[in-house]
Amino acid sequence: MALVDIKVPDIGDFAEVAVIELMVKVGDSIKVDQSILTVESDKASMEIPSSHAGVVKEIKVAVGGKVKEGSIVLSLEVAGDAAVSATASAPAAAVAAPAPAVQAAPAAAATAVVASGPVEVKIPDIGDFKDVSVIEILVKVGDNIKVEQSLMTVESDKAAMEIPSSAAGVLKELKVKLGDKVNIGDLIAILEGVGVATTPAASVAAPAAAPQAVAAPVGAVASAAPAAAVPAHAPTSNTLNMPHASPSVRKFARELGVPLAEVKGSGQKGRITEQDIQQFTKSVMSGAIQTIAAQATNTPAKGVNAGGDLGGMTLLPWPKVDFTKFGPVERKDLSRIKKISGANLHRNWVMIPHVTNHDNADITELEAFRVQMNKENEKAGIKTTMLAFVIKAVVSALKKFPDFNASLDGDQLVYKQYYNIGFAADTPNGLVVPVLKDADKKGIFQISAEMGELSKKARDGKLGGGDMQGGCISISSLGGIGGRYFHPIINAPEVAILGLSKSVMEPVWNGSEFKPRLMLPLSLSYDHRVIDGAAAARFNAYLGQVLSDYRRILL
Ligand code: CAO
Repeated sequence: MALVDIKVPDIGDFAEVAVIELMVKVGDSIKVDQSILTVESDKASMEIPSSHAGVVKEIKVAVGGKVKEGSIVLSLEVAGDAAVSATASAPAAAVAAPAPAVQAAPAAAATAVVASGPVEVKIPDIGDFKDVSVIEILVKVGDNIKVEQSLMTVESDKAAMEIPSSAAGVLKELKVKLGDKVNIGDLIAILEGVGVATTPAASVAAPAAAPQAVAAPVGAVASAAPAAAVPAHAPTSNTLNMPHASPSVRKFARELGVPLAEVKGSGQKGRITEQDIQQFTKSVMSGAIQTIAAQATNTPAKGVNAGGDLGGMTLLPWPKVDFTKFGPVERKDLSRIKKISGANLHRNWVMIPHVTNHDNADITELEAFRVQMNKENEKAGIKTTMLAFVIKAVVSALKKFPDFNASLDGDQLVYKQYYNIGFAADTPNGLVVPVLKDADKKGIFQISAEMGELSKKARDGKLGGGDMQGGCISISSLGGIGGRYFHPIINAPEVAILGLSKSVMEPVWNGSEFKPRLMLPLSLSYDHRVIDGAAAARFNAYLGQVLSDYRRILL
């Protein structure tokens, strides 16, 4: 074991940057390249990674303190001795990645020019970063851009940085859009010079002294422009309003769809922390606050996809996109069934705490029996599918586990003493769930025949209201189509739904050898307010046993 000092690497021309966040604490085991703190200048925030793996023994900086290249930030206990000399000799190389982030601003400043014709603005030297994403565009066509004004923010997984303009002029064209990936030298904007500042022509023309400068106007690379000729950094109102947040916090906000500009930062100088994002999300969800976008579209929720107030939850509004901007489109009304089933599915998904238990049933023997039965009854026109056998097996499981045959009614559970099984049927107009009544009193052939009738009625759009009422549990069988396991949505007020996927032959270990067995995937979603995980696992396991040895149904 040895103690290693972790130092701030080369962070370019900046003398000092502020520590805005500590990402580790004493006692933490950290990995090589793990981010240990976030530092920030006025143009970039970046996470400083550790050059070594080990256990944090001491933190030598505090939030609000200033650090510069070479400042010791941590004392780390690492295994072995080799690491000690590695730290001493090459700290910068180990953490080189963030350094170019802060170089972007000074590099651009050095290349500042004012042109009279069209001027190309390119991504300056951003060091080793490749394919960084454009996450914010801070200007629009027609804006009068000053030298060094931030045009956009780009982000890698370790740093977020603003890309400043290398020239002044009116923005004629933006060559990138949100989400684009950019690299050093990529053209991002075209300005038309309006002579805002007067950079001497001689300094515009001198190319050789600035090999780093890539943000240059067409035909003219500025170098070493005298400081007096380059306007001092003058942040625009956009820049001033830009929320300060580290790259990881920005990423977190994006994942949750949180508009950063609306979050009040509680960190130093109003910096937004991860807790601020969490708090904002909680407030939106509880209805305590509304996003600006939601306020702008604060009309009553309409249609199955509308956001708005749903059981006390205020949701973000549905994104409004003009699809015709991207290509030809055709509009069709949702079918009546889709509108009704969509609204039901949405309510059930949001209001029921679903969990899905997946299992397999070995149906090798049962399938052989089914095929044999179908052969024998072919002439009589009787055909059974696996679903009829599963319906009977589910009845048996409901008898053994009555909680699955219950419904929540306020603080009470209503236990049903009948066994009506709904089955999802795919129709040209959408999904419907006819209910096969009194399945416990019917044999497989009768169940098959009734299922056939109900499915036909469903496809012909002739199901009556009574055909779809009174269900105890539903089965959604995608076995005839394909797929492996899914997460069916419970059909309220039922408390469970069984999903069946396509059965496939699999090698199954029988204790001494692998044997090919036909396995049916079972996906049981249950309402966790009523059913515990263990009960669901038992229900599914029991169902599997019955399906693998159908004689158990008699027990
Ligand atoms: N594994 C392998 N094959 C299966 C199977 C399974 N689990 N389940 C059925 N099959 C086979 C059948 O044996 C039949 O084969 P044959 O053509 O050789 O006879 C074929 O698949 C078609 O079966 P089917 O779908 O016509 O009959 P079914 O009794 O299995 O299902 C019905 C009837 C109405 C449930 C079904 O047609 C249907 O609409 N399924 C879709 C349900 C749905 O959309 N669910 C999603 C709801 S949630 O979004």
